[in-house]
Amino acid sequence: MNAADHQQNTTSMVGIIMGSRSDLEVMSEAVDILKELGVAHEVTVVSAHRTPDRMADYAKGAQGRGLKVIIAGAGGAAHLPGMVAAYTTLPVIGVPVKSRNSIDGWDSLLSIVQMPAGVPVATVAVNGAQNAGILAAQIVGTSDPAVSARLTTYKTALRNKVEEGIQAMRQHYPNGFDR
Ligand code: RP5
Repeated sequence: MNAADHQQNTTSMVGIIMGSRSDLEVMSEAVDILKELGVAHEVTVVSAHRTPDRMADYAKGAQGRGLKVIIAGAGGAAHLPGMVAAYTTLPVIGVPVKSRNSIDGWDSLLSIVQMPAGVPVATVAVNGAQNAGILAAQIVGTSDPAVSARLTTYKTALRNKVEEGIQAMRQHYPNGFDR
């Protein structure tokens, strides 16, 4: 079974939610990396302010539906990740989105990262949806050896890319370390 088949035939492990459809451009990076890593996932809009009942229902039902982790992205007064974390014991990864109503991403970041004691949200960088996807895959990988193996391959590719850069740079800028 390839990665795509695996995702289609399996219960979603990761729920990706966002406060608005306008967040999708940023949040699609989480979708893309989870596809690449072969982690079954679902994607939808859940707004803390505009659809509060939907938010509560989604968060309360997530574990029962088989999700292992939730990625929540929002911008501005970004209450979605924290409020979802209030309703579930699943790990919640927050993505601060630099949205059109945001003060350069700072309000999004601080709204998500400054959670009160007892209700953590694992917050990634502003617009850091790719890292949110990788972190979610790493959580799933703690109990799924196939996902863990694909993460190892992914990290090896990262290292190889850097090493290619080192070799290319060496041609022009020899140094005493890379002999
Ligand atoms: C937040 O407000 C959303 O997460 C989005 O980042 C921002 C703007 O939403 P729209 O006005 O584009 O729907 O709740």
